[in-house]
Amino acid sequence: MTAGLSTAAGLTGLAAAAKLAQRYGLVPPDGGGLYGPGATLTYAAQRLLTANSLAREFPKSLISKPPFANPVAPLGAEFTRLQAAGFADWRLALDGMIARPVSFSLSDLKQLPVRRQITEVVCEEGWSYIAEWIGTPLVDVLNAAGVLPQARFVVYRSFDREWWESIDMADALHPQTLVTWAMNDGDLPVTFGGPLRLRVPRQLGYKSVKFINQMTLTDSLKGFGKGLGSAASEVGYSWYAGI
Ligand SMILES: Nc1nc2c(c(=O)[nH]1)N[C@H]1C(S)=C(S)[C@@H](COP(=O)(O)O)O[C@H]1N2
Ligand SMILES: [Mo]
Repeated sequence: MTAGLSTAAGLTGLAAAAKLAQRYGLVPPDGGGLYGPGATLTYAAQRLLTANSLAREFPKSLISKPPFANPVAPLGAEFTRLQAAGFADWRLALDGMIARPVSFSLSDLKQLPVRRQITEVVCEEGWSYIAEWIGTPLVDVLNAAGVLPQARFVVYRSFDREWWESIDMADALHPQTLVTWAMNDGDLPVTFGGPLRLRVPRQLGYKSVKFINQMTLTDSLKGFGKGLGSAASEVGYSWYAGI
């Protein structure tokens, strides 16, 4: 399959590779249009060659001081109210292809297995920083929710609903994909996406959505927004942003 993909790419161009990717279910949601074949080739090749690879982890001595937060717009009165109450009422709600809709408070999440990892946030604009992220592996949250076998993607949304993203099950079940609630030995600051942020260290920073409070398991991204898999893809960023 891998050999076939590169041969097809070399011999008859990207369109043939895209056809082959389709046969193996490796076409990204933004695989149509002018740049579609290139996006498909990148995604399919990375999934075939590096499906289980680990993002680089760093020693404590390399943690950035201070870390750099990209500013976000004010989140409104409801967020301020939740924050004033120490986010005791914050919930991460899951629906779609799971056994039954379920939601987790921060303390529910903290009962699940904990992982700490020192990884880099890499923005497509060219800057990056290293921090320690502490949270619940998404795979453990999904196991607690009982994901149905037909689920192929996890769609996740920011509190403001403007920023939303999705990942495939290879990233959703990957041990480094973390529902993060702490950072560098403290609570996760709001500037860094607190109280809850999905860290996807194998992809660029924009996949690590801040203030997440909702996830949907689905077998197709067609019914979400313009069907391109994320808010970022709707403004021209590639859905798959592997690094
Ligand atoms: N909700 C939300 N999540 C977001 C963003 C945002 O504007 N809103 N920006 C994204 C982008 S483009 C990047 S590069 C990272 C920046 O992470 P940082 O603020 O921790 O540096 O967050 C991502 N997550
Ligand atoms: Mo970014």
